[in-house]
Amino acid sequence: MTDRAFTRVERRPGHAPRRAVSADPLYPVSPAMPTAPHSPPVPAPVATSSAHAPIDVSVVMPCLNEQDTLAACIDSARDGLRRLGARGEVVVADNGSTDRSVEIARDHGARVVHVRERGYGSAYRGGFAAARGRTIVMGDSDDTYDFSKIEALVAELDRGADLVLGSRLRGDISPGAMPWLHRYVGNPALSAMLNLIYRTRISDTHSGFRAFRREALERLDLRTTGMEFASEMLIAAARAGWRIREVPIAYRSRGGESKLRTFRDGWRHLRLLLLYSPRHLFTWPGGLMVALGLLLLAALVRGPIVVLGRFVDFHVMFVGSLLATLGTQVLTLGLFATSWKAPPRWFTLERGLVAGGLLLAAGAAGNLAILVHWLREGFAGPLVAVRLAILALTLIVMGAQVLFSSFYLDLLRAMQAPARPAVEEDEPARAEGDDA
Ligand SMILES: Nc1nc2c(ncn2[C@@H]2O[C@H](COP(=O)(O)OP(=O)(O)OP(=O)(O)O)[C@@H](O)[C@H]2O)c(=O)[nH]1
Ligand SMILES: [Mg+2]
Repeated sequence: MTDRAFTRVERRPGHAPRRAVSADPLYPVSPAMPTAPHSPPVPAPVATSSAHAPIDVSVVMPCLNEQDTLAACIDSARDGLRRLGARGEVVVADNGSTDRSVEIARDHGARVVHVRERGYGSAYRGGFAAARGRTIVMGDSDDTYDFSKIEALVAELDRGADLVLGSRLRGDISPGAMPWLHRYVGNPALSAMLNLIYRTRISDTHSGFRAFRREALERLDLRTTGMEFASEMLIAAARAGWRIREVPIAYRSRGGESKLRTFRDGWRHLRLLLLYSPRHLFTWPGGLMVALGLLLLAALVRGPIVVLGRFVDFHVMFVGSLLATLGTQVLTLGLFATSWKAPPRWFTLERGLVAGGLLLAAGAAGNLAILVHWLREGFAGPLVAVRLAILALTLIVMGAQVLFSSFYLDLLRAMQAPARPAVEEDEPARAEGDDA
């Protein structure tokens, strides 16, 4: 969020700067703010962050070809700021509109920020980096949210919330404003998943109408570029221990064309929810697979068992073997994924080698037992020791995986070790040749 390299704040080119005068106390004009002599009448210009006119609230809107609705959103946001009695600005973050959006934004007194990187998330990150307000309110520029009600969101911030979300699902959704699939399937399912994994209690995780403090947001270090940015912000906020609150809001049908693609963007959200939680993606499923696999192997190694009146034999042992080896693989991937900053404290290479070595030794012992049995029989008849062989093979594969993964984890640890050890001196050093 601190990277301003991607953003370029729009100035009106080709016109000599003139000092602007604002009749509106809520939109103070900086002496540096130029106006164009021949441009159409400009509504009260937005404030800047000069020492004389600090900004209280920035309303940031991402915009991609929203010429039908942008003007109404900006006007409504200005109205909302006025009701709030705050010094405000409206920032339109655009990255490639080919219609009249940019022109409309300028004409309606918004600051336009051109973000080089494409996507909803990029637009927001650029807009936030350029915003000057202590508080930021974000929302779509498609006229679905009522910006004149930003007061309700900001009031919750003032009551101690760190992030306030407008909840459409607890509010009022106009008929046709949200497709059936989004309202009853996609949004509730993804919200439930986010709540479960990140221990939040948010009714509408995809609401784009939100408020927070700018400085706090910078610490979240958000990075995604597309629509999944909406989820990333919540995940990061939850992890940072932010107090997240919701206020019911109205949601209207959008004007213009939707930029949301249900399956592509739904998948981007889902992918993010999983990727940001290696424990849910790798550790728990992997652990479950190993436990179930070993249980099946242990139950069947001595002979077939009867379950619900049916014989269960070594074919199920194959399944157990598969689960145990696959699970070990997934578990170790989980360890790698959670160790990119630092391997867990309990891990040492020696412990890993002992664990891997024990598994290997157990597998080897199983195979040895089969061999000894065969020798004792004088190699007579066909060798049928399938159950023990499956178990032995599984333990050997698991052992080798643990062993080599331990080396890899130790390599990660070694690479993270500081290149220069910290040094403390007892006394100030005296150079040779100094007088005593
Ligand atoms: N700058 C920029 N803005 C974008 C981009 N994609 C979407 N937006 C804006 O982000 C807001 C949200 O996009 P929408 O198409 O409304 O998506 P949505 O709200 O999830 O879906 P709807 O229910 O159809 O409105 C709108 O204001 C878009 O103009 C993008 O790539 N760049
Ligand atoms: Mg929208």
